[in-house]
Amino acid sequence: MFNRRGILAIIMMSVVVLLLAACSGENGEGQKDVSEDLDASVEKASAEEGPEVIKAHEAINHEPTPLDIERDGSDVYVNMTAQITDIEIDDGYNYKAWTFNGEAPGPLVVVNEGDTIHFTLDNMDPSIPHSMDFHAVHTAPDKGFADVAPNEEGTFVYEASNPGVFMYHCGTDPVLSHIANGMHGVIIVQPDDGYPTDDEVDQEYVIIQNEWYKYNDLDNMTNEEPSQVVLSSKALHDGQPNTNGTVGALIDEPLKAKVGDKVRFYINNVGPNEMSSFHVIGTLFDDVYIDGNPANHQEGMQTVGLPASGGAVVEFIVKEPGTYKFVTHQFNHVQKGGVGKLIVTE
Ligand SMILES: [Cu+2]
Repeated sequence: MFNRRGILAIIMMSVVVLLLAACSGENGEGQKDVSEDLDASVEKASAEEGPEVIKAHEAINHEPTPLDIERDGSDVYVNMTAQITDIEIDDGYNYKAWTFNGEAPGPLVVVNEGDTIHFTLDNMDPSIPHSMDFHAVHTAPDKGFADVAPNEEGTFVYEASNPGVFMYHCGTDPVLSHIANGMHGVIIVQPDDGYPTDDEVDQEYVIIQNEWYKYNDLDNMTNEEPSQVVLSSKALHDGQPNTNGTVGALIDEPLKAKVGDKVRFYINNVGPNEMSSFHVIGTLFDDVYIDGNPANHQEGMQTVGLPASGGAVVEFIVKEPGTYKFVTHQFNHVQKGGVGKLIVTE
């Protein structure tokens, strides 16, 4: 029935059909494998790199709450919130921060030496207890800094008996998670008799250093280098920058002074883990009050070391117009954001 040519044609056709079938099978299988691999790698990447937001926090982004502070004689009533608020700590990088009042660092609190602080914490977090540890006060920490349960309020009373530039932070276990996720700030207790250099000061600002780590990752916070080291400012006077601790905050919103001004910075390093070596490029500090206590007066310092939680008042005169950068002189941290600008004009 078939001649040799016919048989050859049938064999050729069969080979082509078999090859096509094999190829389509390979392609189909191949595509499936690749897309499965892709799905798996995306899942793996998001598990490894993506934020691990606590389930109860996922849908929460509380609006910042203005600080509520009222004075009645030497009694000061300070009402603050613990709340969950998104903060863009670097371009396009949102951090679902655990905060006081929706800011990280939290709002600046200023009281006078000898005041009685009546502090109320409204814990708006539905899932985790929070607390307040003011470094400015003496109290039994298990009582004065006790946890406030989710959706509850707690009130605590203590004296601000020592002047200074103090850290405050959430003290709930594990403390590192609460501080590194954003629950830190500064309380200034103004000295009764002021600082001996008060009359010389023309401009004064508050500068805070803090670090950020991989989102809510206690292992990373414990064992690794910070991802960002940042400087922020809290408005001490109307019209001053009031920023979060974000990369470039004080480059985008520089501080300002005039030639010949004596400038005072109230500084604090809230950490949680790293030292700060605070330095202003192009000048040196005529007067320094370590931890902001007038009794700790030093002169002629180039750099002021701030341990984690440590503060200082530093004062210097800007003699020429220009842009004076201030940094932590640990320059690996400048690479991660630890720099701001003071612009001095005629
Ligand atoms: Cu907390």
